[in-house]
Amino acid sequence: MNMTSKDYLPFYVSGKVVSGFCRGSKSLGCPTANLSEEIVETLPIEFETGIYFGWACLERKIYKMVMSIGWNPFYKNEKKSMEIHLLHKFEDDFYNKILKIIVLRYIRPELNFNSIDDLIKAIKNDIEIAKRCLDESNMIKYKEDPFLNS
Ligand code: ADP
Ligand code: RBF
Ligand code: MG
Repeated sequence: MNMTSKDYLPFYVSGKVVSGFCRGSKSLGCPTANLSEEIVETLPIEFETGIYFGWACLERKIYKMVMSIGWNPFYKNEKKSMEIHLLHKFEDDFYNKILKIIVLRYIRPELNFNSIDDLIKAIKNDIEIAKRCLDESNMIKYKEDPFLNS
C-alpha cells in the first residue's frame, strides 16, 4: 500500500515554537513559527514536503494557517522543517509558546523560484487559498475541534 500525505489528513500536531534558521521569513512579510526537529521527526515518512493549510491554536485563540514542510539544505537534505504562518498580525513574537495545529489540505509542492518576488507572490496566493477554503463548512468545523480547544 502506497500511503501519501492525503491518507494522514487531517493531521494533528502540537509543539513548542523554536527559532528557525533566520533566513528571514519576516522580511518576506511572512514570519513562520518553526516547530522543533523532534516534532518534524514524528511526521510519517510518506508525508510529502509542500505547502498545506489548516487551523492553529496559540494561547487559546484559533487562527487560520499556512504551513511549509521542506528540506533544510543546512542539514544536507536530511532534515525536514515545519514552518507555520498564522494569518494574523501579532504585536509580539511567541517563541517557546505551544502551538497546536490541524493540517487539513495540501496546496502545492515546494517550488524553486527565480526570484524572491515570485516566492512572495506564491505565498500570497497560498494565503488566499487558505482564507477562502477554510471558510467552507467541511473545513470550518475543525475550528471547534477539542484538540484545539482543550
Ligand atoms: P525564525 O527563523 O526564527 O523562524 P521568522 O522570521 O520565521 O524567524 O519569524 C518567526 C517568528 O515570528 C515566530 O516564531 C513568531 O514568534 C513570530 N511571529 C509573529 N507573527 C507571526 C505570524 N503571523 N505567524 C507566525 N509567526 C509569527
Ligand atoms: N520555500 C521555497 O523554497 N519554495 C516554496 O514554494 C515555498 N513556499 C512557501 C509557502 C508558504 C505558505 C510558506 C509559509 C513558506 C514557503 N516557503 C517556500 C519557505 C520560505 O522560503 C521560508 O519560510 C523562508 O526561506 C524562511 O525560512
Ligand atoms: Mg520561521
